[in-house]
Amino acid sequence: MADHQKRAAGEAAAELIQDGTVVGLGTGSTAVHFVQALARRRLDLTCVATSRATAELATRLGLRLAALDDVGRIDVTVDGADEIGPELALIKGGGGALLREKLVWQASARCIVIADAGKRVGCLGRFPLPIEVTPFGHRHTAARIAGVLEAAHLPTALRLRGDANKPFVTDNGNLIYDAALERIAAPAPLARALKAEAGVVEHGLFIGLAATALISTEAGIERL
Ligand code: ABF
Repeated sequence: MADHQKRAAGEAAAELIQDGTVVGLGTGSTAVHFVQALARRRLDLTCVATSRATAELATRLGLRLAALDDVGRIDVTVDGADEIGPELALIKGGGGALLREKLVWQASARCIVIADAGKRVGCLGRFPLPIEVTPFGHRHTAARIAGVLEAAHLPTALRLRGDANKPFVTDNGNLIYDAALERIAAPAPLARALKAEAGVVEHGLFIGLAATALISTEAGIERL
């Protein structure tokens, strides 16, 4: 998608932020535009970052950061997504920040997802679902995840992110398996079944968390 559309979504979200609030800062190229637009507004804010990359950017831009545990509650979080499905169910984590993102989202009174129109889908699953696992025993965990997928009649192909000798390591020291599922007809039971497996730290299904979506189209910002 053209960068100007990402910027439009980020700027529209920044306009919704009120002075004196605690704001969760998302990760990814769309969220970068939000953080930049927010910094330009020069409001008195406390911000909580969802990744090291976002924390570095926010610090560079002069936004005041706090650790998640140093704030009681986050008023609003603005973040991107990889797919936006029916009822604002999302796949996130393509950027590898899903665990901190979900921790920040769950601590937020309101979450706004910002994206371009290309992220909207009728059914989640074309974007591979990221699943964060502990490095210890990760191949065994992956085998059990494949069992969960098989039971849900989904494809079982899992890909360790990075390469076998140098896997991608998250900000939390974990690994990510990407599951190409094509079509997740029932995201909620899958989310529960994945979380029930030992070794699964988090997955990229964000269900019932986004209150609003600001979708950037050539015609302008669409609000869902
Ligand atoms: C984060 O960044 C994600 O959870 C998602 O993986 C990604 C979206 O990135 P972009 O805005 O660059 O498409 O929000």
